[in-house]
Amino acid sequence: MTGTDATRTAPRICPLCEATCGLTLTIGRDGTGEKVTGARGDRDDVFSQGFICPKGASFGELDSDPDRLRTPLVRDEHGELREATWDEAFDTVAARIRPLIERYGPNAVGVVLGNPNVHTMAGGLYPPVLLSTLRTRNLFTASTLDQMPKHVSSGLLFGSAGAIPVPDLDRTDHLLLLGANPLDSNGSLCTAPDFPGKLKALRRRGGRLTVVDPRRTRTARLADRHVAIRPGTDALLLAALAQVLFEEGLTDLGPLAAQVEGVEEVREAVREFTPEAVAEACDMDAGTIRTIARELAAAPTAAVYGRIGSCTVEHGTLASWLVDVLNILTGNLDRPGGALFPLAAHDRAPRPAGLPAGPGKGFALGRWSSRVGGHPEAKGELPITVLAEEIETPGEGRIRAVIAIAANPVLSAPDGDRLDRALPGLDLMVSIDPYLNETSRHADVVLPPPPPSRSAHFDFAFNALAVRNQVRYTPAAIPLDAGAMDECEIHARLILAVSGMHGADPSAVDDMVVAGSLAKAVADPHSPVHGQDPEELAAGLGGSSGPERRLDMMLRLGPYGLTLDDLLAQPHGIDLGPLRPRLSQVLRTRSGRVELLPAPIAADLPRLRRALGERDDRLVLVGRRHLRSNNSWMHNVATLNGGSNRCTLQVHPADAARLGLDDGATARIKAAGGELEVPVEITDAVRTGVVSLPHGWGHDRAGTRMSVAAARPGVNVNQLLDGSLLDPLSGTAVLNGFAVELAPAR
Ligand SMILES: Nc1nc2c(c(=O)[nH]1)N[C@H]1C(S)=C(S)[C@@H](COP(=O)(O)OP(=O)(O)OC[C@H]3O[C@@H](n4cnc5c(=O)[nH]c(N)nc54)[C@H](O)[C@@H]3O)O[C@H]1N2
Ligand SMILES: Nc1nc2c(c(=O)[nH]1)N[C@H]1C(S)=C(S)[C@@H](COP(=O)(O)OP(=O)(O)OC[C@H]3O[C@@H](n4cnc5c(=O)[nH]c(N)nc54)[C@H](O)[C@@H]3O)O[C@H]1N2
Ligand code: SF4
Ligand SMILES: [Mo]
Repeated sequence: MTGTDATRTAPRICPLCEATCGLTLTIGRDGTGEKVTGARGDRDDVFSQGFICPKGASFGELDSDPDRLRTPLVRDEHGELREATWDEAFDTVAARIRPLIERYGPNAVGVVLGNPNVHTMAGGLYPPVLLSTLRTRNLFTASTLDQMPKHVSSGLLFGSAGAIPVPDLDRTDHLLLLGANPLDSNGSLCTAPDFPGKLKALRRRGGRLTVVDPRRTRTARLADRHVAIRPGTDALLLAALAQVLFEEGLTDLGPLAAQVEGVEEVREAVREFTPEAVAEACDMDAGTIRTIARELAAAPTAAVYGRIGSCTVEHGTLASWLVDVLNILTGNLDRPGGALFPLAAHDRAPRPAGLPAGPGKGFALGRWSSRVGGHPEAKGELPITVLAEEIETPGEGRIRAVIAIAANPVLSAPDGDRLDRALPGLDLMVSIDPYLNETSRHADVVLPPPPPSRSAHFDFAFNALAVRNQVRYTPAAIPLDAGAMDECEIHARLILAVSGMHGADPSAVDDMVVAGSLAKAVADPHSPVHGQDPEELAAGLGGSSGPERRLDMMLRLGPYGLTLDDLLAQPHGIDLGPLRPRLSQVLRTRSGRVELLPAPIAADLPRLRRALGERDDRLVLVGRRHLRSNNSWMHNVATLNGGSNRCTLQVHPADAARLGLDDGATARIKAAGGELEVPVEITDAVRTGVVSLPHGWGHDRAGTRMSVAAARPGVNVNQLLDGSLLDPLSGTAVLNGFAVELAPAR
């Protein structure tokens, strides 16, 4: 970059997707200070070994985007957002939220947590504290647009919503992948830098890859077999695979058998789902279904893996459950080459080997329900689709204030127009967000975090989902600019402001968490610090900030006995070895065993049985992701927004001919929630009967400050939905496989 001298490099774990690649940033200095001038893959990174994608390579542009907010904004008495000091911003929050809580109770505050919280240290460390301080039942997150079905199925099967088995990509002989496109998404609930390389390596070592996807994706093109299933029918296919395993005597649980109950009940439950019975609904050939089942059983090791296309659908929880049922019936759960549970360095140290599992507390659904629609909670959350009605509907318990952290539900959730109309009716809205976008533009107080080069990074979420146990920490690559505030401190101050401790030192929040955790640890007979003095332990923690001290504590109490200093001494990370069997450590069911046919699942199966008879010929819509995008917020980076990264409606040539649509022409697409006009892209990469439109677009609303995105706005696919279609067990929105009507625009 002209006028900038490259002076030094710094390591930085990439926060832009779940792959968590290690980057080497080049840092230069110009008249305004230090900035990131380049990013390349860190070849010495123990996990990613140099891999990088175009998003990581654009780290510098994203980091120094001139549209990023640099000071807090507070709405003035004329309704305008004005730059303010941090003190003014937090004073405003404290002064306005406390009376609401005191008058209307804790549920008057709704908390909305968006996806980037799993990509920041602040998002990993503070929202749990905020929620336990507020004690609101109105929690909404991106999970009910995403992986909540998997949490529910894991909660029911294993007793722990966080126990998500990960396919052992490096060692498996066979991968059956449904509704995922890791060549563009770089993987999800399966953290694996260079997922494409790992799939190619699987094939090179003689393994097989089957991809089930209504689109012939880049991932599908790499597969031995691609099955273009009819959207929304994966649960039927998976039930039929299980049925074949039972019918043909191909189940073999191996050593798992002793830890699993309910196998015979599952045999009964899937009896009707023969390949012939599901073939029409799935639009698949019964013979192919049998072959897939036989190959799965015959493979020395295999893993079944389902993602977005198997979660955000009508039977999302059933499909997520069946994925693990198949892993269990074939003996592949918890064995090398199958699907295993990672053990992260910051996890609590497991019970010592030899201690029998459980009985645990189990997992309960529906402990409370949403006020207006009566939707049951799952994992402490209500469906994000009910947020607007909870704000709009008068009466006791109405949401009067919203705290939105790294969330843009106006674009990412169904019927954003309704939410867009509801948000101005709040008494207070606070956003922690670097951009003034479709959602944060409604906030009364916007608290902007610094760019990622100015933040330290540790992957609390993804180290527990990684295909290899490893741990890395990168401190901030560049010191905070004058006037900026670390996102951890923003969260801590917000917690103080809502809890009536406004003005206290933010480190009080971390000290409180440390004291609480250590008190528990010293009382636990299995803890490495059992019986020690918690105050002495706290005094002995390393780290130069509250979040670092907390990380150091977690590492010390963790399974590998590491410290923050160990991580600082190894800037390219510490490899902790391949995944190892540890099912007995994760089981928290009441029986202490895997409960293969949990009651809520059994109760939802009749709905799937009804789907057997429903042959639906309506045109349906599915989404897609592009390698150079990320949900709703990366369209503001010019080098990423362009070329094939376009908001087009993909239509199969046969459907286009039938409907009279030309390539490049504008189509009018209509569904329950609204209608859109969108350019048509004719391609046989989508199957017939299916059209595809990406999400995260629709940047054409006034009052945002994202100039690059606004110049190429696209349309918001979620406006086609009215928010009423949900997977009932998890409250997850049906974003894939819903009916649409399509015609040329006049
Ligand atoms: N139709 C359809 N809709 C979908 C999906 C789909 O497949 N189809 N996918 C769904 C999925 S899987 C997800 S996860 C959601 C995602 O949707 P959201 O949870 O809304 O997340 P994002 O759009 O990724 O970003 C939200 C906000 O985070 C802000 N942000 C970025 N970096 C930071 C940071 O460091 N700190 C803070 N505080 N904020 C930051 C951005 O500016 C943005 O405003 O979308 C869902 N919506
Ligand atoms: N480049 C990029 N990377 C990302 C993101 C991004 O927006 N852009 N978002 C990140 C996030 S938040 C997430 S959650 C992950 C998601 O990661 P993935 O799950 O890999 O996400 P997608 O690329 O949306 O792949 C879903 C696939 O499911 C297919 N599909 C749709 N309906 C069905 C169905 O009924 N059955 C089957 N079998 N398939 C179906 C779609 O055609 C699509 O190819 O990606 C993450 N990584
Ligand atoms: S694959 Fe993901 S983590 Fe790796 S460089 Fe790309 S965006 Fe960053
Ligand atoms: Mo997601």
